[in-house]
Amino acid sequence: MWKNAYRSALFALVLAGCEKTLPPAPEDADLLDGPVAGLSPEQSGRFLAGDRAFNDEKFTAATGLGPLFVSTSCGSCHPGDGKGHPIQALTRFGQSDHTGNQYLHLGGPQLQHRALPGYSPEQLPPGVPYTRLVAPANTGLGFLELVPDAELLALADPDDANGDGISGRLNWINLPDYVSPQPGALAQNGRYIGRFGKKAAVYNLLQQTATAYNQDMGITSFYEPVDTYTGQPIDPEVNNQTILDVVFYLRTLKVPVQRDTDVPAVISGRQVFDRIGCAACHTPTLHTGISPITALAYREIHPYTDLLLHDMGPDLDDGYTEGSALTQEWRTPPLWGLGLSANAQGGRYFLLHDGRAESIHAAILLHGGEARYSRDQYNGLDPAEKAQLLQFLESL
Ligand code: HEC
Ligand code: HEC
Ligand SMILES: [Ca+2]
Ligand SMILES: [Ca+2]
Ligand SMILES: [Ca+2]
Repeated sequence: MWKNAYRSALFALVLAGCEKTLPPAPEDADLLDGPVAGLSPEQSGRFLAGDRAFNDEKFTAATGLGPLFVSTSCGSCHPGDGKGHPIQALTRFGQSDHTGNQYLHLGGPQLQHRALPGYSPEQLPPGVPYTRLVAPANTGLGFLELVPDAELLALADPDDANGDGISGRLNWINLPDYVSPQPGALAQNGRYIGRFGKKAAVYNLLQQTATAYNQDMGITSFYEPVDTYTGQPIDPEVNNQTILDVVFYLRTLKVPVQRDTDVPAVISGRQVFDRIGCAACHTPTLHTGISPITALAYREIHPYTDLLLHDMGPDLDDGYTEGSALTQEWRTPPLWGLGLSANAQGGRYFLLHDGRAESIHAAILLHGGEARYSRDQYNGLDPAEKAQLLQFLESL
């Protein structure tokens, strides 16, 4: 008995030590966290239940945490629903081509670098290529989930038929059996279009949520029952209702609102964005289709992404593949909320997949591959136009 008490006290200390180094959560006024307008009272209740589970529920040994894990709550990596800080980055390893993961026996692909007392955390096998991913913001994802496959297919140009140097393509993925395709989903050889995650290897928010509980916190569910320590299925440690509430919460988080839309420099900056080819991948306007949540259905949205994979050149090659996404390929990240990212990241920017770009300017300079022409155009802008473009991006 005393031993258990000692264990949990020790465990609390270890956790406290780690949380202390994190940047403070954003101020209330800056929070992206809030529901879309037009939810019914019943829907608002589900949003709040999901909000609590996402932000307030910190797992402990007593509630099923681990024994191997990366963090103790969704909100610890996605503070205020914004981007995460690089010290909370996820590590994945052991996939560098189409042959899949060669290190399943050593805990691949995801590294759980923390463990309950009495267990050994996983360690990166020496010499194995790995990728470090910073948590993206969670805002507006319910809208992105509803963009019809046909709209994405129309944006794709895998062989660059129109010769503009940009060849966005879809990541066709196998679905786990608990994920049902959207009505009207397109399929190719039994595979469906992935759209979430930095390499678009996840189909929808249910898959992303169930996997995050399992892989990031060591919490099993009806959907993802396998314990990451033993590799065996065990009883659910989180109930279906909680998972579905979190999915509902993610679906109905509002889109960040653009600021300073009537400032002349912002208006000119948007024109520069179009002119130098940023909009070829960061597609300004998409549409949502049918949804049982009427607040989300048939909307025009402005996420500044095509949700397609692009070859971004050798500087952004992370040596890691997912689904059919290659090591140099990344899904265009949405730019809505870009200007608010620093609020959640301790007051500074950490952009791109691994957070290496400490300003918007630095992120643009690292664009290569299909985006090289656009980056070169950026470098050729006169200082006034460059400032307008950056002011526009900050307003998102
Ligand atoms: C250890 C940090 C960490 C924890 C804990 C965590 N996430 Fe994440 N989350 C990430 C990272 C990193 C990514 C990007 C992963 C990728 O690209 O495959 C991500 C991606 C996502 C995405 C996809 C966003 C997009 O734009 O495609 C969603 C949704 C999400 N997480 C929700 C959750 C939920 C729900 C939980 C809790 C059940 C959770 N996360 C826990 C770090 C974390
Ligand atoms: C060929 C497609 C493409 C073009 C053209 C392009 N981008 Fe990107 N952009 C991407 C992809 C893919 C990433 C993610 C790369 C990564 O994470 O390593 C990205 C990342 C970014 C980021 C960082 C976002 C974040 O949340 O971390 C910014 C800012 C950005 N782009 C702005 C621009 C601007 C401004 C232009 C025009 C000068 C531009 N991009 C042109 C595809 C493109
Ligand atoms: Ca567990
Ligand atoms: Ca692992
Ligand atoms: Ca093209």
